[in-house]
Amino acid sequence: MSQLTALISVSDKTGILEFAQALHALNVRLLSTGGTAKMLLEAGLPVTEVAQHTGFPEMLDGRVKTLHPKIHGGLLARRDLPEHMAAIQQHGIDTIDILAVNLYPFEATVAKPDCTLEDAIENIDIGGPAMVRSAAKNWKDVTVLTDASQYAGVLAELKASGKTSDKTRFACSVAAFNRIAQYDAAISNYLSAIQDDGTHAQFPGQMNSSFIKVQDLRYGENSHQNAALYRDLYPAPGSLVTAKQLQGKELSYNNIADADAAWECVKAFEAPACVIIKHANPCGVAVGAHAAEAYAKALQTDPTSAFGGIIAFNRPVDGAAAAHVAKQFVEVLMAPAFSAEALEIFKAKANVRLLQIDLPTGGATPWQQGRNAMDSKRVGSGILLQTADNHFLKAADLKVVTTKQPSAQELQDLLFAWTVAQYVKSNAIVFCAGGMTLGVGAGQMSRIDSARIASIKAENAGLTLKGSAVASDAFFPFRDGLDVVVDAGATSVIQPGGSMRDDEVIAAANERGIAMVFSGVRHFRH
Ligand code: 93A
Repeated sequence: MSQLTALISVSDKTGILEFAQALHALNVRLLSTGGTAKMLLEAGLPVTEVAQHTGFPEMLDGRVKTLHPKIHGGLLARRDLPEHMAAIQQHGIDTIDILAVNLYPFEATVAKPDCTLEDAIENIDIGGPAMVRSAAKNWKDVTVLTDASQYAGVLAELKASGKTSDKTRFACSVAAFNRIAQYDAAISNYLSAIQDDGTHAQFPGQMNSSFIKVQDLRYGENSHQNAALYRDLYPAPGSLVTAKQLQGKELSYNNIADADAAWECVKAFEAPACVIIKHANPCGVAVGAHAAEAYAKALQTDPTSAFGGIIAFNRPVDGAAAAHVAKQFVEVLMAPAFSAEALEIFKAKANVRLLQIDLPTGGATPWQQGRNAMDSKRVGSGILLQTADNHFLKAADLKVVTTKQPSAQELQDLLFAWTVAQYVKSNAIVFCAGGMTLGVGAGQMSRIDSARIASIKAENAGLTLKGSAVASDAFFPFRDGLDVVVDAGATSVIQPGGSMRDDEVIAAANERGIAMVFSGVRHFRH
């Protein structure tokens, strides 16, 4: 078999020396660009510089290195077409069989806070993607490597049979085009966000996203719909897609959507918390001294709806919590960890899907908090994009608007109710007391109906709303909604305020002798 030729041109030099050494040991001829060639030569490898190979020097500060027919002809010539082979022979072009390239670090450059437009432009790789595309197009004859994680597999095949398999070359080609698409999306997003004055718009002029498939799903929201789960290129640590499934049936589309709702909500609490979700809404949320207590409290809110629910904890699930949860029919159980005892208990319930997710490590940005910075929703042939609802209320943000001040206990309950309401579909009304939900009214077209439903649900569960705190995700447009919650037993209310009739609602609260606070923010969730 004739000698193979590899061209190596990498910005990120991780693992490249070992890869080149292994190729050399397999009698592969090495071609390389300036910086890469220097590194390989210094390690004693026989390398031909691309400039020497093409007979044309690198020029324009390296902007033109590999953009030459001797390179692209060698990558693109079809070995099965005699006229291609004759043409390259006529022009003194050698075939290139293996291409290892990673691109100028555009994404890392623009991620730096002090990156200038000039830095960004200089880090747009032209020659690298051109070679990658040539090699990927000609995948039947050329193996293209765009990530260090591919080196070992390709070497193993070369060692075993002197060539790579069709399957590997095609997979490498697909990976190469995916990488180019990501790269171009990053460039387009960055440049189209730059405004006339040089500052960046929050929303780019064009939105290109790259998501990587995690898994195909059996079906979508309904069985006649097809579905798959994709993840961000760089998922936030502590986000749902970083979960490890420890046991249980395959996750369904609805399981994943509900698990996300559960995980986002439970992460919002500092104390040990448990969230039970049904149809994307919390049907029980509580904090307690430990996981088992939080669960016991959360279950009380609506044990009927909790049947077949999705349960999330923000603390490890120990034997006590597991024993309790195992008595219930649960679809998905998620937590940062499960004790050996807990795992043993769920072994007997092989269908239960156990998801282990690390809590976010913490920090100032949404990404560090394991949250998305952006939210999107498909509409018609468009997409609505917004910054995610990452507003978390603190006690100091509250404004008491009634004569009656909330007690310390009421304040605590109000903040708890507010946190839950953020994760309930609008219109949301949430009654709470003692760190647990008592009644949740979700997803109604009128606020007053949500209020009525929440109190009916509390009554059905045998819970009293006397002395409860209630949260409304948006303002009360009239006093009637407030009257419903006070009639039900609430003695303190939290709502955004900001209605035309705030005065009427405040007067009603004073007349009824309850405490009311304004949060100043709204949490619509549709
Ligand atoms: O400036 S370029 O767009 N022009 C080129 O012709 C070219 N050829 C390879 N950048 C080019 N490259 C890139 O250089 C590769 O994609 C790789 O990232 C980098 C390797 O350069 P060096 O070997 O000098 O470190």
